[in-house]
Amino acid sequence: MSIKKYTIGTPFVTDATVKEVKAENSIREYISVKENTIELTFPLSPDDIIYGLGEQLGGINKRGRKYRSFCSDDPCHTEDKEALYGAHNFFVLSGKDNFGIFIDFPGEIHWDMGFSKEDEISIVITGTDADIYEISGESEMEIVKEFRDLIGKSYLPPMWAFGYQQSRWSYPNKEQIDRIVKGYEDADIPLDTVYLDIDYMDNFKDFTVNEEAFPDFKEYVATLKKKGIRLIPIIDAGVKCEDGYDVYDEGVENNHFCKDRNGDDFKAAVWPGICCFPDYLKPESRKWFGDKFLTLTEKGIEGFWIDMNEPALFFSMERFKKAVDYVKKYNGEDLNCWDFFSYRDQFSNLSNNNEDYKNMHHLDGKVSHYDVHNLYGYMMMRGVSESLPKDSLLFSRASYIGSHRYGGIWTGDNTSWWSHILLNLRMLPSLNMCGFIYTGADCGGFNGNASRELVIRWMQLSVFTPLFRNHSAIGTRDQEAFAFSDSDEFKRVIQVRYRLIPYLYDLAKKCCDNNELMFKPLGFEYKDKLSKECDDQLLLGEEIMIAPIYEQNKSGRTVYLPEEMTFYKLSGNKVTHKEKLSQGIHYVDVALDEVPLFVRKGKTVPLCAPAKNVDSLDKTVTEYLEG
Ligand code: MIG
Repeated sequence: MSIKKYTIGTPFVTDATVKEVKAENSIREYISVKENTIELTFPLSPDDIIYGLGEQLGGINKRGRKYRSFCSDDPCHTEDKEALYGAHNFFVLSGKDNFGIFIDFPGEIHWDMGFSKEDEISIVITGTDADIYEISGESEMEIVKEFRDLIGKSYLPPMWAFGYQQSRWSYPNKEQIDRIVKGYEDADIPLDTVYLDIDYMDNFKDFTVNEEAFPDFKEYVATLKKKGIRLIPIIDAGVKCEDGYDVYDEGVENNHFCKDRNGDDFKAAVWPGICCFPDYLKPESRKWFGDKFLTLTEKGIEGFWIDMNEPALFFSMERFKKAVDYVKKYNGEDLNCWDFFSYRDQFSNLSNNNEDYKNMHHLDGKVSHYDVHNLYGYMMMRGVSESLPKDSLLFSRASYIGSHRYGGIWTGDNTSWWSHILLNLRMLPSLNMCGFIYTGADCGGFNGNASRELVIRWMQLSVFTPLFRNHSAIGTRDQEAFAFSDSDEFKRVIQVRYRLIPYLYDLAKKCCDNNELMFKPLGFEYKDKLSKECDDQLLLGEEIMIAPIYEQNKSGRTVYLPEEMTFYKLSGNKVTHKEKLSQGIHYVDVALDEVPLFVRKGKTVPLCAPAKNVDSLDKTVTEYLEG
């Protein structure tokens, strides 16, 4: 077991790692330093498996695809996408030789993991300053643990954050929140939190609360708390440019905002309209912004989700004007197709454009944003976390390795598609490998309209993920657990979550304390071919295997058991099924109101009784599931 560090040039300090590793005197043969890039090349044998890369598309085995490290606000997670919201530059190669690679580089990286050439990994770092860590170890798990030790201990939220959570874009006022709380009460379904999306603010201005919508916010927060419900507001990365808005005025006055290439405050539009962007890379600026959260904690708020921190830029005035000028010249002209396409692209390319990222500057103009892009969300969360009281809930959309010490992440704008249940499952182990333990997807799917069956099947996976939050986009159909017919079926699934909370919380804590994985690919523990290729089942802790249903109109599914296990189905407060199953392939039936799980031989899983929220949960074990 060892870590070797190869330093090339003068890398930007990211604080991704917490352990001092002395750089080697010479670099390895797989690294080549080019004029503007650093390239890494590794041969791949036919049986090699690539694990890791955190928040990414593709299978559990990352082989055969291309990826890009560049935090991206892309709300359409189709198979062809190369980047999502996080940049997690760590992978493990498992084969004849096992090793791990972590590239500590805050800019764009291209990963060709056996796509262009089936027998080769080819990685291009778009700069000439980077730290490359090579980690060797006997097993995949040993390598992951060594890496996790290098990057420091993962964030663990308070236990109530393991309760069931309801969100939507948006519940914009007190009446809507009351409707949700009452909906859950009337249906007698447990609930711990309700989320405030951007519309709770006054004109999308961070740290404001629309007073018409929430006349006495502090008192309202307290009233909900008495019912056991916590309100979790969103905070966006950009600050509205508006004279007289204190956050903007202070930011300008104290030089807290990123600059453009002329040294003026960099401006681009997001939800509030034209915004300035706090320079979270400056310690005093991220502290200033972090301290602003205390204006809300003083009102009783105990948790936040932070968004748009890739950062998402809808457009800049400069580029918008250029686009308008460009298309003006076609006014009244005959357009051929190519003219038309270039005309159309002028506008579709306005958002999150590299030209804007290159114009944005950090550290008083010294560093171009493009070169350190992947640190922005990370440093925002760091500042917030350092200001918030201990035991706050905090999670972000954008992230880099290092973020995992300060908060969790959710996996952004998925869609109410069946394939996204599977995407959610496949991402869990790779997120864990990169240190993200408190994590989960928008249960039920964010974009699009969800069917009743999809939401309840998705819940049968989400009952196991630390963040269990139902969230949905503006304009989509109601997706709350009480919004569909026969809400008792939803209730019975959500109750299973509460029965598992002491177990799940202990497990998450252990994983944070000992650098373990909560979710493991089967191939980490079993070395037979079917286990190594298994892409739709996971191990949970040392005790459980999960195999949720992710297809429509199915009453069950095929499951592969690498060894003898006991199959359980839980529903509400009951164990509805218990059966010893032999090693091999089985078809198991699972009704909509049941949660299937498999307990490994010789292991036990404790259950408590369900409760209406975590605060009132009696953690006494009421029964054990024996493997
Ligand atoms: O541009 O705040 O991923 O969860 O509901 C969309 C509105 C902005 C994106 C987040 C989503 C949230 C939405 N936000």
